[in-house]
Amino acid sequence: MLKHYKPWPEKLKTRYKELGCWEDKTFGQMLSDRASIYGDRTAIVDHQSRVTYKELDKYVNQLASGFQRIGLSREDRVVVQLPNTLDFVVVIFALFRLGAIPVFSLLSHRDSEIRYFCEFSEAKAYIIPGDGYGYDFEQLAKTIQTDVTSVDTIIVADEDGGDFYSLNDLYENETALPDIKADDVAFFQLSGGSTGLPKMIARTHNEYMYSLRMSADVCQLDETSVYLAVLPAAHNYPLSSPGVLGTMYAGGKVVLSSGASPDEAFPLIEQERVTITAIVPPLALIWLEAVPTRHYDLSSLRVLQVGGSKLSAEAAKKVTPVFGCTLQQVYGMAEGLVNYTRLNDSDDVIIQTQGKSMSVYDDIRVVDEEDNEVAQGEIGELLTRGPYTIRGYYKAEEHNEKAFTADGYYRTGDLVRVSEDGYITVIDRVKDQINRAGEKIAAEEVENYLLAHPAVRDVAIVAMPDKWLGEKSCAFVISRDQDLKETDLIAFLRTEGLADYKMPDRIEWMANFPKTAIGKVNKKELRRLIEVKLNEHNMAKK
Ligand code: OOB
Repeated sequence: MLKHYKPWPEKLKTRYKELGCWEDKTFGQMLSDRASIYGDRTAIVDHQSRVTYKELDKYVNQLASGFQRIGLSREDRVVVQLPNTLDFVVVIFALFRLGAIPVFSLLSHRDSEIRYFCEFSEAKAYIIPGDGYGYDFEQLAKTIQTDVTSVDTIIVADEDGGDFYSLNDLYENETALPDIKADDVAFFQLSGGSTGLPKMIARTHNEYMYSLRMSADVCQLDETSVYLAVLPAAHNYPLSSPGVLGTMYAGGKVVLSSGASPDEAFPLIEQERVTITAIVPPLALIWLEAVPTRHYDLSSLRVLQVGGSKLSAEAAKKVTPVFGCTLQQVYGMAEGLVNYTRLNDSDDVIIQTQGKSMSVYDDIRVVDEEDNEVAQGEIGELLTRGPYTIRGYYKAEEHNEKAFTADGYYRTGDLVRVSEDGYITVIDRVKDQINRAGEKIAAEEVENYLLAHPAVRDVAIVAMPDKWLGEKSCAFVISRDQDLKETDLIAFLRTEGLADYKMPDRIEWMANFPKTAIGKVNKKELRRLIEVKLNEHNMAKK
């Protein structure tokens, strides 16, 4: 078994298999099954290709054979940083078939994140996009290959690999592939995180297949469904809720878009007769405004999923009148649990709640600060465990002690209220995180980078409300140097190679931080201070 992986307790494995949750199928098998059932139906469409299930199955075997020839094998970690293209799907399935483990990174990740993923997972390979994605990934790959000893293979998803392997050259005659077990780790996903560095989430074929099978069921997908992926497909939400994989499970068609703007997404909805797509609340606001001014036929759309951060009731109310389809709120997490409003729920439930867990075997507890269960309907932190929620992060024993309870519940860090019939409303959060348009920023990670600047004495990053993004990040800084400017700090973070979305949106200078009774920085007070300031500014503008 993979070293450092915290496995499922044997008793639970047996239980989930007996209950029929885990079907002992790998993703490699799932694809061959789909190819034999839905062979000539279209599986994937991207900006330049269109492939059937049969073709996809063949390409995956050919690429897995090429990967094998260049030395990739079972349990090798492979950092995959690809846009929403057919290549992404073929690459991950080829790795699944080999038993190699994709580490899902986002296109927005830069040197600091990629270096960490490669080092921490001891990756053997790193797969990057070709030109045209606004960043010199080849240069980054060169540095990574030089600096990170485990990384010996770089693959470029382009016709010309330059100094590296070109993905196109790795499609070869099919060779025998290893026998992969459904209890094996299939891939690593990244947690949004609230402490120093992103945690890695190892998911097995068995648990993940269950999660997307249930998702496909709740979302009533079948082979006529057409799913449009506009969010980065490597993220748990568009990957499996029900996303790319759930749609493939159902034998439907997946349309991959590298952009999420109305001018990119709406024509695809029209041309491909998309029936379901998933967006985050800030994008919902943009799409809602765009519909009346664009003249695309969106009538094929049956479900618009919105999740990843809190959707306001005001925006939720507009979805059905504007799009003429059902709104589905999705509240999930890379660690596992996913909640959905059901397609036939009342308007009130769909507008006011973030849904209900998708499996009857999900255990949900709502607790106070002492871990005591609160009275039904009261606000508390959501704890959860179940057949598709991890029992611990990869290689993080110490952190796991805090992030999970002794009896296996994951502490979500979300403050929720749960109705008598199990519907959850997300109220706030206790974790030290900023949810910027669905992208999660661990305050401590960025604080640590800023603390490394010689002129920064102390720093505290909090969320501030934003009309469009929901939240933005505000860094309160105590400086040692009066001449230190906001631009200096941002330039510093950029040279450290931090992803763009983690850059503080605003810097506030302070002489001292407010403290709590036990002497910690009082972030609640900092959030209040910035909110007051923003309100005063808005009043002054009016
Ligand atoms: C999804 O996954 P992550 O891992 O990026 O973020 C999880 C966190 C949750 O703990 C919660 O704080 C927040 O994102 N969140 C929401 C929400 N959906 C996620 N907060 C309020 N309302 C919602 N609807 O974001 C994710 C994974 C799978 C499916 C959907 C979202």
